[in-house]
Amino acid sequence: MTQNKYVRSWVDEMVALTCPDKVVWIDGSELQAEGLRREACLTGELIKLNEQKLPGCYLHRTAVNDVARVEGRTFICTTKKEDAGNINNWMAPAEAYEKLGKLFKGSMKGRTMYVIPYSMGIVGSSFSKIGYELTDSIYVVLNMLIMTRVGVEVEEALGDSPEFIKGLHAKADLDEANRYIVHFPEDNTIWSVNSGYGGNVLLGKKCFALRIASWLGRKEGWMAEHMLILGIEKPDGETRYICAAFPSACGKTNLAMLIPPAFLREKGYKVWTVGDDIAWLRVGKDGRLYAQNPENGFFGVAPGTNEKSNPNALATTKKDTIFTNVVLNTDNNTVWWEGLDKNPPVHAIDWKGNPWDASKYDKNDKSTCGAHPNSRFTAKAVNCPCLSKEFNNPEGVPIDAIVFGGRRAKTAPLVYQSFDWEHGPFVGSIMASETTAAASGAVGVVRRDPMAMRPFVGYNMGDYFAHWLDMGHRIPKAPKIFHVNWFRTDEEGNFIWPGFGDNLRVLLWMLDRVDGKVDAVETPIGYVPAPGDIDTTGLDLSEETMKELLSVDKEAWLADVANIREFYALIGDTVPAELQAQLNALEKRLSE
Ligand code: GTP
Ligand code: SPV
Ligand code: MN
Repeated sequence: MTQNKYVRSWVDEMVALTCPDKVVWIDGSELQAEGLRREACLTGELIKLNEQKLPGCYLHRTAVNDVARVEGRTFICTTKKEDAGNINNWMAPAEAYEKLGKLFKGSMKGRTMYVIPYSMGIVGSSFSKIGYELTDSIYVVLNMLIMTRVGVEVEEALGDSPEFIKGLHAKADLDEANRYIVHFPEDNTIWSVNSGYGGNVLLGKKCFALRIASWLGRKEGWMAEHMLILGIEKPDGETRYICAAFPSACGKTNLAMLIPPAFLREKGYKVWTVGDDIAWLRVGKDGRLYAQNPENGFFGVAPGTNEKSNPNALATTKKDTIFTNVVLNTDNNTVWWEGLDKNPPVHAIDWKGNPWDASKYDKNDKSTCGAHPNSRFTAKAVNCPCLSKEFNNPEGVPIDAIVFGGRRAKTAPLVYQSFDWEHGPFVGSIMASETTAAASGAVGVVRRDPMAMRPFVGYNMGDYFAHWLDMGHRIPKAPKIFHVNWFRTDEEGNFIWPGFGDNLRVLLWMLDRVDGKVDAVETPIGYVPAPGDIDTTGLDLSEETMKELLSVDKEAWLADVANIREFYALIGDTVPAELQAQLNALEKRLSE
């Protein structure tokens, strides 16, 4: 236990508020973790899986009403409402402390409070930040042990400093009507109550590493982004790094772990994973932008993960993994989810804990799913076969390209490049995507999701755009900026781009652009590849389809411009004049 007086007095205060029977300090040791797993199996919080087939793996089921992030109940609490902006939910700090204080009061009676010291980022790196999470959930402790760096070395790194993020989480009674995920960026504090689901309760992840960190990044001159980080190793041995921001459940984990198509593999191309969800970006001494993944594991979407789509992710989950809300195969005590293979278990329990009959599964009726569409695996980065050797580099990796992308059936082409850096944040700011099961609410509705950060910016969205523009001036050797869409569909709703490993073909075009090795076609929205410049070797794609994938439908874009104008108006007058000018210029180019 630390002697840090700031930590000790804050923990004392939270103990007095929540009244746990017992307080346990998490030291990061395997011995302690194993004891907690055993305890969780006794209470049914975890189910131990087949030790031969899935060593060290467990299944957890959340409450049926608690399966995704709850954006409507997520708040940014700043003294001034305009600091949170119009896109975030806002509550005055005093009101939020009072309201949640009542919910926390006595909530841990009869329970144990676990004190988790953790580092986002490599312990001791100048990129990294330290947090404490207090929780009454063993599931949270075990997930944090996988997702972050936990234990005594973190406390040593903090020393006597007051610089840590104070997170308090209580399951309370999982009451949906009183579920709150609340951030106090001015106090480095996060309070979360009445949930037991991932992004609501693993406070190091979205709450700290994006919402609080984006606030700190603006103040301190760096960026916290909802981005994967990957390395592309070329046949000559050189590795180039790319960051990509896609909204939740839009392909970050898949792209980060992709396996190159056969003809590129044979040439010697390899892809290495640095991160799959969050990137912290800083300007290096050499004037380039450097990225580090603050996490230590993957909280990945299970459905759709299979031997073909993402073998690396699948391999990562074969040991030391916690599965949440997937199907339990009771014949051999293993797990299954939709899209794993074509052999659903014959005797099975679904994510709700009920017997499940795979023969009743109807892909158009989500209520017949065995696994929840947002079911997840929590797996250690070290178990990933394609983990980058730079994963633990405290300096991060230098970034050549930033990619934005959304899930759009129409409108957005397969890929385009921004005209210049200033146009890049504009491209990010006008991103839109169909909503997914990663957040509660309707699925498949197009909404604007700037930089894939709509649910995660811890301050005013317009100020966030300004910070992006400002960062451009601080990075002498700025990365090039692109936009992709892997999700264009035909009239029948089938994806027309093969996606997954084949996405590397598009990334290689980007690197050629970065290196000035290939020309492009100028369109009103940006540069698109010239016909033939995306290598389609071995693909069954007609020239016609490729043309369709890269086409820019001016009418559809003009309709989008109108929608963007409304969205900018919703954000309000903090939207930088540069971006308004970009929008006007886009409209003019489209109308010519
Ligand atoms: P979060 O963890 O929620 O932030 O999600 P993510 O962005 O990491 O998404 P992930 O890679 O888990 O993919 C989510 C879903 O998109 C899965 O069902 C994938 O099968 C699907 N997907 C990913 N990449 C592609 C692609 O290139 N094409 C198509 N058609 N689907 C894809
Ligand atoms: C996301 O929704 O973007 C996730 C999962 O990565 S969660 O941790 O729930 O935010
Ligand atoms: Mn995510």
